[in-house]
Amino acid sequence: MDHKRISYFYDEDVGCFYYSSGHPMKPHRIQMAHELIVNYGMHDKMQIFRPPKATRQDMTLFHSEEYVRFLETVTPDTTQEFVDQIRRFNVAEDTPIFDGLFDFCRISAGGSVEGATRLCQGFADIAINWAGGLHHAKKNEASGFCYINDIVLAIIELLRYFPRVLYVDIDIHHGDGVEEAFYTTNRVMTVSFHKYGNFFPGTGALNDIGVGQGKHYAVNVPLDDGMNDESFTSIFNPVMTEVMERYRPAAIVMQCGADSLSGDRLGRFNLSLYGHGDCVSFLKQYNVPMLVLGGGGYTIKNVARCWTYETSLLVGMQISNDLPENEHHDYYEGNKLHLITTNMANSNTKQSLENIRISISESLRMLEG
Ligand code: ZLS
Ligand code: CA
Ligand code: ZN
Repeated sequence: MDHKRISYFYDEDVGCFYYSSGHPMKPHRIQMAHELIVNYGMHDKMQIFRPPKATRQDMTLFHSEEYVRFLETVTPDTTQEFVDQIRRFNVAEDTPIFDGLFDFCRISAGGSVEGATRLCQGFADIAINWAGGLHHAKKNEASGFCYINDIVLAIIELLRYFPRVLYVDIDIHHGDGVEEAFYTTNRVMTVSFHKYGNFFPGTGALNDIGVGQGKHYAVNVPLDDGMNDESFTSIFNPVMTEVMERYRPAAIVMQCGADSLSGDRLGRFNLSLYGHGDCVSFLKQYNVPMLVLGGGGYTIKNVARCWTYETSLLVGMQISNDLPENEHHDYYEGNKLHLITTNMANSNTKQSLENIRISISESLRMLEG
């Protein structure tokens, strides 16, 4: 079956939120991606929704009541009155209090939770929310540009209907908030590919595999600088083949952080859109209900390119390398969709990747069933 029913979530206000001057996270990139998606004509092949905004009740299925109330109440003008809580809830330079912060959280989480609901109802095969994927947020704490963990909330929704949910994270950072939330359960398997060693958030070692009932249900793929398409495919495909065979998930959540692309302002990998997008195609071919989310990505023209290309893969539409008419065409050098990788050194060797694969395979072999 190549024709999938796609639900796509987009709120036109999302591009107007602004973290702080000089902050690398720019919600405007989601608007840029949407513009390309529409101008390529992909809207005809999907159901497009403005998501209902997530409520405080939705959020407290994972986050603490006090933390959510704090996010709802604090404003840039009242931060003085909240100094204790600001320390307690870890809001600082990475996660500033900006105008409309809580509305931004409600939009990001609303799209992911509603996407999960569409999959549960059987109304869609694939749901897309490029405003989601904020994988660092904790129950009681903001972290790494993330305040509300839309992914954890969406997985909790999926668990109402699906017995086993697989989470796959190709953002260059470790998906620590999602891993931590499900570290002790076998109903969710988390798999993160990330740069490891001297890099935020510092967690995600190869030997972190879960505890208790969750032992062997967390998978970490720690990587070094300069990952290219060939290296990434050589580890992603065998690891995910084994995960799919052994775990047999009923639903998949994929975080498609675009900071693993070549030329990212914060990243250190060297992937092209093909290498990144192949991961999406690889999981799509299993025909399991799938929620596809955004995440990081700090060279914003490349983020828009990446999520446009991945939307085309999901809807099954071939698109030209010549970008369509768009308001930001002077951003996209040459007006091409695809980007050119660099000659940066790849510090990952065949042997180091093979060792990682073997270690993961040994852990997965311990799964019951
Ligand atoms: O995965 O590395 C850190 C923490 C620090 C260094 C930076 N300072 C500001 C705080 C302390 C140790 N933080 C990372 C967070 C990366 C989050 C990735 C999110 C995701 O992609 C999912 C969405 C980090 N890397 C770079 C920065 N922070 C950073 C760079 C530049 C700036 C400007 C705004 C703020 C302060 C100056 C900032 C952060
Ligand atoms: Ca990751
Ligand atoms: Zn990231």
